[in-house]
Amino acid sequence: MKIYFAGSIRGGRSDADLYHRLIACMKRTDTVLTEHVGDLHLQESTEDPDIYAQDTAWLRESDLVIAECSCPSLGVGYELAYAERFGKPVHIFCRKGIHLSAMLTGDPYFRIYSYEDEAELYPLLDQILKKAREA
Ligand code: 6IA
Repeated sequence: MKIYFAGSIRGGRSDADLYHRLIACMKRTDTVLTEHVGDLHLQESTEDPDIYAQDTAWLRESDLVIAECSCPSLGVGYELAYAERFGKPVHIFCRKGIHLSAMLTGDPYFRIYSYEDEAELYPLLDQILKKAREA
């Protein structure tokens, strides 16, 4: 499957290492279209219109979207609404204690998982990907 992984870039890179580990886990079985989101040495090298064109094309091409939303990001919020518009299944991870936007928690389209410990995410990811493969 082609997975679109969304995580904060200009919203802040405090969780970049977590994104890196989640992407590595998904890559064992599937294709992650947005591997750069977990790049620990990300450098701005592409023009914004090209980033937008590429990312929206990948969203339309993807089988599902996984987002880590603990670090708030306007770009990720936009991507999630875009994915909904194109009927892509969207799974959102968020650490317990973070008050996620009502625009996500109030939208029944999104499947939201709050977690305490990162270790909870890996079996959860396996389960989500297995179900998506069977769908
Ligand atoms: O508003 P944000 O920058 O936090 O938005 C992050 C989200 O938008 C991510 O899920 C990405 O899919 C997308 N995005 C934002 N900036 C880039 C980008 N930046 N390249 C690709 N996708 C992006 C510049 C190039 C990079 C190598 C630094």
